[in-house]
Amino acid sequence: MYYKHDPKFPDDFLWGASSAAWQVEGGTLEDGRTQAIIDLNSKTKQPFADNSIAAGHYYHYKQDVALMAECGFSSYRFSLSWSRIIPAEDHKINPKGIQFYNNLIDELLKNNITPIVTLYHYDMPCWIEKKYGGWLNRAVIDEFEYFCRVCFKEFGDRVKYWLSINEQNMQIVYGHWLGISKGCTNWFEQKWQINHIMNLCHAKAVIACHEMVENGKIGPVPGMVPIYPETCKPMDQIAAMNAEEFTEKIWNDTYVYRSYSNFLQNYWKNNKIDIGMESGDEELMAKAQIDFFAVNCYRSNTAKDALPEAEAKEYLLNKKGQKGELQFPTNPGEFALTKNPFVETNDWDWEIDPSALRYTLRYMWNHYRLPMIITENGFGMHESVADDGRVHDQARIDFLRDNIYQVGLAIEDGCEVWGYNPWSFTDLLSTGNGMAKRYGLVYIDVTDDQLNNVQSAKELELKRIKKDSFYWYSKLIKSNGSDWGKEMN
Ligand code: BGP
Repeated sequence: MYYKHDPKFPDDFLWGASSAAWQVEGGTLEDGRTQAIIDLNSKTKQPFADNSIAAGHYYHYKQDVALMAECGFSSYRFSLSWSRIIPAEDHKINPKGIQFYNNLIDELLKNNITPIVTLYHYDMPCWIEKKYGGWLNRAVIDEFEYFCRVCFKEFGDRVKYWLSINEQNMQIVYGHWLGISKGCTNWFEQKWQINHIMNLCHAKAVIACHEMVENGKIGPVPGMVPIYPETCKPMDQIAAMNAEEFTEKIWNDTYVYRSYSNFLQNYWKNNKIDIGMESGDEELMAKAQIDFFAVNCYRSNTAKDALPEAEAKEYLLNKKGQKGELQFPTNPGEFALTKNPFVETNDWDWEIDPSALRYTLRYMWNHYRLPMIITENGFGMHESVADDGRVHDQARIDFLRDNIYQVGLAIEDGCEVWGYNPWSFTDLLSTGNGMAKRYGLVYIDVTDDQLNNVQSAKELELKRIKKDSFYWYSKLIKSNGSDWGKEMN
């Protein structure tokens, strides 16, 4: 990585960080909240901790917001727990759930931090699953719309930036991992039915936001992993395009053009897939005009050609945090993902590739010409407190510096980007690796073992320790992206 000069960030650029309710809050059965499918799913990921305590943000939110303010944040992206707000099928609104989010929002605003709120981040309430069997039932659309309308009514006077569904593409691509496929008997077809239902939920959220929130803006949150062709062999280029379509582009096209692309419709036709389109669906989708893209991007992938007779291979994620565990997928006749020899990887085999972020922003801007905010980007690593009582995370500083620099370059390239919110503010639970894979600027002094061996959060101090990256990020954002803490050349 080289630095050719100081890129400039807009004066009103939002600097912050990001989280999700089920990964950060804990208190999963506190004050009327009921369980979400992802809570149960997280219990199966032993030896890592489940999310019943997590970072204890539910109890420590004031301290966390004070730390954000000390760091110099101007934004914070977080999600609302559906089952904390609507805990049961009687649809009664939980006053304590509303109170918690009101407190959090008010605390943020008091500290001049703009809330950016995700409506759905992987946490469908169990009561919905019990009543309807999960995402495959179209009744979810009305339930989701009801939940969104409650949120807009309760918080829309103060929250103006809304995000509909977090990483819908990743939920379909990694359905088993994130628990979406529960109850499905034919995932090959049913994932497209679930995807259609999610598109209708997204559309309902967009329409209701514009109707109910004065000056409200809303966008989806795709999980972006740019795909490079392995070589300049023409078929590798087509394979990279196929991978791009099947892992991200078809979702982004649907959000923007508000109808399904020819690529997708032909794929469904050729594979005899019925997505469950009903009359009125196309009209509903057509009405949902998004205002921006919220972009999550951590890494890149590389694709090569896969012949129709190639052996199919599943994508097996690295669940241990020891390099070399990940298995790239092969989808015969479409593409195979493969190792990129030009980039380093972290302990979970995720590519460390800051240019991926510039590439993504350029790609999204060139295709869609919509403003973008980065809602996730970050570096997962094994960490502990050093003998001097501090947490030295130079690798994260290097990652963030190189990535933010690429955001600056993308802005100079002409992309409209209005904020950067890396994952995450405090350490929180990783989707599959508990506290073993940490992302925070602030360390939570607890291990998976400790979380697994107590009955209640009250037994734990969950002490917050500012990492080296906290101090580095603070200087950078207080200078609006000019104090890099490193000589430029
Ligand atoms: C994103 C999710 C987040 C978060 C992050 C890091 O895809 O939106 O919820 O978990 O990835 O992933 P992991 O925790 O698996 O390292």
